[in-house]
Amino acid sequence: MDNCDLNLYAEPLPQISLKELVDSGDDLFTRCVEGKKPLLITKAYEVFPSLATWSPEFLRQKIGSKIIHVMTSKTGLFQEYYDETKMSFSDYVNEIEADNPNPARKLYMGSQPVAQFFPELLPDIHFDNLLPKDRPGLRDLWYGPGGNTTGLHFDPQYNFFIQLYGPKRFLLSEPSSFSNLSPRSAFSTYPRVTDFNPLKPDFTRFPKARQVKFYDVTMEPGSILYLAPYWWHQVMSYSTIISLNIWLETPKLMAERGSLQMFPTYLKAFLGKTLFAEKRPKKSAQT
Ligand SMILES: O=C(O)CCC(=O)C(=O)O
Repeated sequence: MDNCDLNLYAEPLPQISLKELVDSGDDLFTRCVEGKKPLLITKAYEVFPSLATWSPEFLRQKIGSKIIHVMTSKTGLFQEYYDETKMSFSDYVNEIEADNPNPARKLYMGSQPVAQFFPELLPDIHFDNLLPKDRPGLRDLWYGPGGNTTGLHFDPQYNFFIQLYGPKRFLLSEPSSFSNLSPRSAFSTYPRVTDFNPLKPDFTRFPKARQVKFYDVTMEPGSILYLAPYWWHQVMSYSTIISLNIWLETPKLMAERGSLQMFPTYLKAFLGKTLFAEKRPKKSAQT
């Protein structure tokens, strides 16, 4: 594995086994969010043994005939999700499993909404029983070959990332690394992304990135990473992987969504006041 010039945090990322967390009686979501940084939750199979059944074969049986969207990339670095191709899930599994890793192959079925494309998988997720039911959320499925990298970026949601098959490596950096990572412009199509690659650092182009520290975390199957909002992450797969993640909205996102939904109401109220305001009778001169 590549490890050049990585400036690591002195202490390891906090971790706890899922059983220990559940036995503590603490609410998992509250504990994660109050910690204000990522948390690695290990050994989820001790609590949810059926999560261990997720494998390429399990998915082929459940969703083999579906036509899926697969991202393509020229380099194996998936930084923008522009290019995609479509194929049956079974064909995709055959492609990947025939000779993996194959450095020439640059395909990734990443970030596919389960409720929209694979609703039959929803009852097999289980872990989401531990998360609040009243918070809008999305479940995404990731299945890809070794050799893929998702470039360094951040997301504004709470992200519970469940590793189900094969290991995945995350490089994580705190939100305040923002200015040192010189992200793309807020007006670009992918504004939450930096072109700095900590595994191939270009310090001539990104001189301030020398100051950026990382946690280097390898998730084994059966572990869950709570990825706090706005944390930078770059993600590498070295063999076939299956992951699921559950995105939950933060209070800020819920407020923004709320105000967008309310917009037609605000607009009607505003127009109502200006266009349809009751014409008050002019006061009579005699009174
Ligand atoms: O697993 C990956 O390749 C990327 C995951 C990711 O970027 C995310 O969950 O936000």
